[in-house]
Amino acid sequence: MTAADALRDSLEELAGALEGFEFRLPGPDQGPRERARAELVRSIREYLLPRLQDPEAPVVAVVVGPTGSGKSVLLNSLAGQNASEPGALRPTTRSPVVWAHRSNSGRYQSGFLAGLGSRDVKLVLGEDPLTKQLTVIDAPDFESVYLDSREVGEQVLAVADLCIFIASALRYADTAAWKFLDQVRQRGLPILFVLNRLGTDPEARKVILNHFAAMLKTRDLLLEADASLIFDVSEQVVYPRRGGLHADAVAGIRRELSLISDPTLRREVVRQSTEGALAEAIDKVGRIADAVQEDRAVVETLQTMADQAYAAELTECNQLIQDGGLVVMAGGEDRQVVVRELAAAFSRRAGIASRDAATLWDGLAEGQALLQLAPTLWRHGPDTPELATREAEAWMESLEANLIGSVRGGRKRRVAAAQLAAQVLGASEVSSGTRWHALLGDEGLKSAARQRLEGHLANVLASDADRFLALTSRVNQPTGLAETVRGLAVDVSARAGEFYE
Ligand SMILES: Nc1nc2c(ncn2[C@@H]2O[C@H](COP(=O)(O)OP(=O)(O)O)[C@@H](O)[C@H]2O)c(=O)[nH]1
Ligand SMILES: [Mg+2]
Repeated sequence: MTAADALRDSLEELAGALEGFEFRLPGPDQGPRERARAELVRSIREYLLPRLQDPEAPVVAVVVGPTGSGKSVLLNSLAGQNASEPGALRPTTRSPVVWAHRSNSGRYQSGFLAGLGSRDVKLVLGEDPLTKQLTVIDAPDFESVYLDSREVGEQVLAVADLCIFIASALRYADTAAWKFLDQVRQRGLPILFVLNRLGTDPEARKVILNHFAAMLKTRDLLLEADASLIFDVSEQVVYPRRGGLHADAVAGIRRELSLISDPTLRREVVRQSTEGALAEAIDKVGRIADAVQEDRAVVETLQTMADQAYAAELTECNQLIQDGGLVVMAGGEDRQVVVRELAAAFSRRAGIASRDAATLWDGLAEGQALLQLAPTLWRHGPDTPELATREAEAWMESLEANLIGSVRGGRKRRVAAAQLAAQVLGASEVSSGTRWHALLGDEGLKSAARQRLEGHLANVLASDADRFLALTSRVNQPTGLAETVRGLAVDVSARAGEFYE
């Protein structure tokens, strides 16, 4: 297996792992995290893998810059035809325009740049020798008010090997442009800088070019604040038919770009851009793994909150059971009434616990978001009353079973058990004079009954609490996921090291 194959295999595995999960915990971070994951997958699947698979494919240069800086005019000037409609209305370019050599068209009709294929990409084919080894894309405006265009701009950037940044001398200090350049730098792309629409006064030109170069240097985008590293284009007439400038205006840029036909330089550009993309990908995996761990920590907190609310309620109820305050009983109630009252108390207590748990959740953004998805968590569960009745009945049955040796006859035993139940629950009046009066004074029997009662109540509360735990489990990340993706990134990093030696 070659180093290239090993690198691709490790990337394949990493992409697979990243596709194998989602950020499901709702909250303010969910959207950005999901987008970061999707972007990373896209960069691996739509740039790194195809690029490593086919290193001889034309270099993809993407023209970026603020709206109205002259991106479309630049592309048209290079192409000598109206490939991308320029315009005074902004944003003018909503979908990417791909200028490619006819012989390369197959690449852009399937697979390569596939992520852009779902959008309408305008493919402009020609015979220009420059495009044999170079494909130029006019990207949609990244500072566009249309989020969609901005996303497409970022997607185009993700598949690029080279970036041509063009700014207008009239408006180059634009903050959006610099933010975007930061992204380009993070991506590690080689950048070619163009300053457009410069005036004719040589002194003024020099001042502006020097200032622009200094800004680039300050932001680590140029090694030296050297104006000669910037391609300057003068303000001049835009030929309406081809929507571009005279060919001379972009001759220097064309000459620079045509250097790409040198295989050594092309390999160097592809190397720099793939290495940059790999480094960025590895970096992003780290952040995604951190986010996975954060989600797990938040879920654990939410689970602890629910556990605590239900445990506190159980403790309180146990005290009430000991004190005879869980249900108010007069004494002498029949079985049906005891079961009904007890079940109602169980449900009520589950309701208190659920409200307490929900209140705790409400204090966390993620908890709040979960409660919006499942507002019934503010109350006891829909099945809780039914379970409460079953548990209350089971407790009565256990009391009846306890009396088998002492009270003969099922009906009598049921009456005796109901009396005992009322006693255990703290009935204020002791019904005296019954035949089983002595039994009702049996403290051992009553204390065992109380203990079983606690058990039945605990069952009800546990089942009610399960709703909280089931919901958090559904949105939680699998155990070990963060470690797995980190490990895969380490593999990719090692394979990349071998590949680039
Ligand atoms: N006169 C003149 N107009 C220009 C020049 N460069 C760009 N423009 C105009 O500026 C506007 C925006 O240019 P365009 O290429 O569409 O900018 P984009 O948004 O970056 O693609 C258009 O109306 C162009 O005709 C130039 O050098 N001279
Ligand atoms: Mg445009």
